Amino acid sequence: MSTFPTFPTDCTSLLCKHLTTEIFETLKDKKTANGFTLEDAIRSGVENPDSGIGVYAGDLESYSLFASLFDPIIESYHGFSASDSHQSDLDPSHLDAPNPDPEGAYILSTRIRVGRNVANLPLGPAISMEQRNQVEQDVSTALGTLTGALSGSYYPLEGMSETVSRELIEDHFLFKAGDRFLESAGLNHDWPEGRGIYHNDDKTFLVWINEEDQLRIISMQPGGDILEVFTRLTTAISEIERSVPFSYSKHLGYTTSCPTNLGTAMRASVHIKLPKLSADMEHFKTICDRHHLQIRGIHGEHSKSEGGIYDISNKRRLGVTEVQCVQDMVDGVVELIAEEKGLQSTSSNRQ
Ligand code: ADP
Ligand code: DAR
Repeated sequence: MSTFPTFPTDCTSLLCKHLTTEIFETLKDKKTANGFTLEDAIRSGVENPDSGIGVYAGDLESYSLFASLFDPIIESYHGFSASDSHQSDLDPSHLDAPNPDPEGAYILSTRIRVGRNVANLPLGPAISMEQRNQVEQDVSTALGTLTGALSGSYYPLEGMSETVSRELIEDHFLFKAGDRFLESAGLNHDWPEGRGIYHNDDKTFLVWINEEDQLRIISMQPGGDILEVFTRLTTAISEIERSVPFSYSKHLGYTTSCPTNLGTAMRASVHIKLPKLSADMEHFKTICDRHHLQIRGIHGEHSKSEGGIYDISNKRRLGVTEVQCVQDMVDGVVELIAEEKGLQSTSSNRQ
């Protein structure tokens, strides 16, 4: 890449904000041991100027070789400096999380996921087809050894029957080829080869293989027993890690292709009904901001809410532990439910 990319004047991505001509000139001819270049790292943000971030790493080395660009982006997004170290805590006994909605009046379902990538391999944007297929082979074999409540079956996307596909879509388990941001980042190469979904017989535990990260390890169930969901997830993570080494660094924690997922790579979410509170979005957002929470729609990252149901999850991922991520969500959900109850009683008193 010889010339500085052009961005529209209204571009607000962190790539636009932090890619200076000096940084560009310093990095433009460098490449990692896997051949990953600056052009590869910024392609998604150049082709999609409406990106929030706009960069992806092709391997662990990308974060050090292109540090003059990645570090300010990571600091802007996570408030985490180049000299900070990440701490991990996956011990459910450290979580204070009685069910915030034991009557089931508000929380439809709870889902907690982590991203993981295999140690000493490139990340999705720079991995070869052969390496990706080997990841599928190794991870699905490891999943096949899971016992008890975690035992289940693996469903490769390649050659998947219409029946299985329909069932997985109905269960909200099936992932499709990534969006245009992931496409530009090179995360959809050779799709659907090397991709698949594992789920346990109870359909409360899933692993996506070679979606955005090489593993998305997911625990989910109806209702608000967040501690049970977290406990299942941490048990599964330690079981899988007995045979699959995860890419981890003292500085960045669990490494992921998108910098937004670095550290814990954890998103702990509830789908929750808040019809009264969501009528005042400013008030709703103020409570969420206070607890470092993100509001999403209920069909994935860029979807809309439906019927007053929202996906509420932790925003912080790096520089906080996994227990703190889940605690952020629990504490925020407790306050959101209290507010919704208050508004409901006020409106019923008026009637
Ligand atoms: P992530 O990066 O965590 O995978 P997405 O927003 O893309 O986030 O969600 C992936 C899928 O998981 C979507 O189909 C979404 O509807 C589903 N999902 C997320 N949170 C929950 C939840 N609490 N309950 C049920 N499904 C959920
Ligand atoms: N769309 C990209 C990535 C944002 C974070 N979401 C992920 N990693 N799924 C952007 O730069 O906005």
